[in-house]
Formats: sequence, structure tokens, C-alpha cells
Amino acid sequence: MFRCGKYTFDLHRPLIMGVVNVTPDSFSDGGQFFSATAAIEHALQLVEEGADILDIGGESSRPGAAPVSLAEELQRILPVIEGLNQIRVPLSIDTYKPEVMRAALDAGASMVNDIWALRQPGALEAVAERDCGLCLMHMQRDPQQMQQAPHYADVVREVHEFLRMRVQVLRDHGVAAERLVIDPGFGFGKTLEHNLALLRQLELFSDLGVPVLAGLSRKSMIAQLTGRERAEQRLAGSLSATLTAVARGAKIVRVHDVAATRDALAVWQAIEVKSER
Ligand code: YH5
Repeated sequence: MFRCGKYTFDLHRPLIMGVVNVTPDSFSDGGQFFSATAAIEHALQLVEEGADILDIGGESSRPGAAPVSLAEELQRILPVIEGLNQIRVPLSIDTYKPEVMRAALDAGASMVNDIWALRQPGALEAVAERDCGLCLMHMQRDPQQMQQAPHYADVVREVHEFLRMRVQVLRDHGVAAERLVIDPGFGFGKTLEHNLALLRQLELFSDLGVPVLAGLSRKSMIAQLTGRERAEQRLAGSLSATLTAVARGAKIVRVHDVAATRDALAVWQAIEVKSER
């Protein structure tokens, strides 16, 4: 069971979280207005394609990406959340800033997806007494430095232990297990070998008693394995990785290509029976 805000999912089939990036429109002077409009259009498209959750991000979490100011992040995401107030799926906000969490939840978001797993000062307090869903992700170091020689003695054990401790901290703050999701954080302070080890042994993470989310879509590990330079050429590789994650217990997949993922999961689900239809 996964609860976020007014939504409840029984997880009898894997859920698709569609990625909505709110990035400034460099082509026009319309600025905030046009980037919000484009993001809202994109979000509606993803719901039409079958997204179960939308993940809205105003700051790029890609390796080495420049941080965005609090004011800028709020200006990017709030018009998008407000513009989507009639949508029939939960909105997740991809942020690590407590002020953004509060403002997004007040504006109608139902979930917080935090690459820092609520380790930034004030983040736990911003969400503990709300009813939002929470995604706790593992990351080694920070987005600026994480891909500079990532190192682990035992990546699967260390990521598992980190997520176990974060779930415990949230439970100690009074957060119901039904609100939590864990994520090994593919590509966040990990080499290709680390990512492959985590995916290979993803099943081990299900013992923490909360759903596992996997974000593999278009990531550089897909590029490394296929030689596909451009992100839009990574669909087949992404589907393969995403389906593998689901076969190894992932209950939520974070993807850019919702329609294709929906089809791949429909075929997988039919083979697995699990009596849908
Ligand atoms: C995730 O895994 N990822 S943002 C680099 C790419 C392509 C895509 C080099 N937020 C996750 O999607 N939140 C991001 O090509 C996330 N889990 C959760 N929970 C990075 C991203 C990407 C990076």
C-alpha cells in the first residue's frame, strides 16, 4: 500500500511516475509564463499516455548541474502545480529544499521526491506532519561531486543500510510506513558497475517493507551500455532496465517515456498474471 495525500495505491501493478521538467525557455522573452505553459502541456500529455504520478522538478539533478535559487525554483514550479490543480493523478515535487516542499504541498502537491532523502536542515519537519507521500533516495556526496570517483566497499549493503536508517528516522518522526518509498538512486554517486550491482540485487531492498522506486530512464548507464549519445535515443535501453527493475520488485518506475513504458509493463503484467483484467 502506498498513500500520498488523498490518493491510495494498492500496488497490484507497478506505477509509472512521469518526469516533468520545468526548465526556463531560452527561446523567448516570455520566460516563466512560457516555461510553465510548456510544462503543463507536457504533464497533461503524460497523463493521457498513462502516467500514475507526475514528478515535477524545477532544478536539474543531473551530475554537475548548477543549483537554482529558492526564489527561482518556486517561480518555476508553483505556476505548474497551480495550473494542474484539476488533474486526476498525484503531483510529486522533486526538491530537497524545505521551503519548496511546504509551498508545493500548500499549492496541492501530494508527494515529495527528495534526492537528499530529507537530510537537508528543516526538510523532515516540513513534511512529517503532512499527509504527503515521500520518496527517500540514496545519493553519495552531492550532485556537483557525486560522479568524481564514486567508491563503496559493498555498494548494495551500503545503499541498503542507508535506506534502512532513513526509513527508521522517518518512522521515529511519526511518519506512517504507507507514506514512504525508497530508491537506490541510480547514477547518484555510482559507477556503471555500482548501478548494475544495485539493479541485479534490487530484490534485496523489498525487505525494508516499503515500495521500491527505480529511476533508470535515459540515464548515462543506458548510454554506457548502448553507446547512445543522445538522451532521446535511449528508449529501448531504458525499457530494458525499467522492466528488469520491475521484475526484481520495483513498484514505481520514474520515466520520461510514459506511453512506451505503459505498453512494456502491460505485456509484462499479462505474463505475470497477478489477475488484472
Ligand atoms: C531518480 O533516479 N533521478 S533527476 C541524467 C540523465 C538522464 C536522466 C545523463 N530525480 C531520480 O533523471 N528522483 C532524478 O542522462 C530522481 N530517483 C528519484 N527518486 C536525474 C535524471 C537523469 C539524469
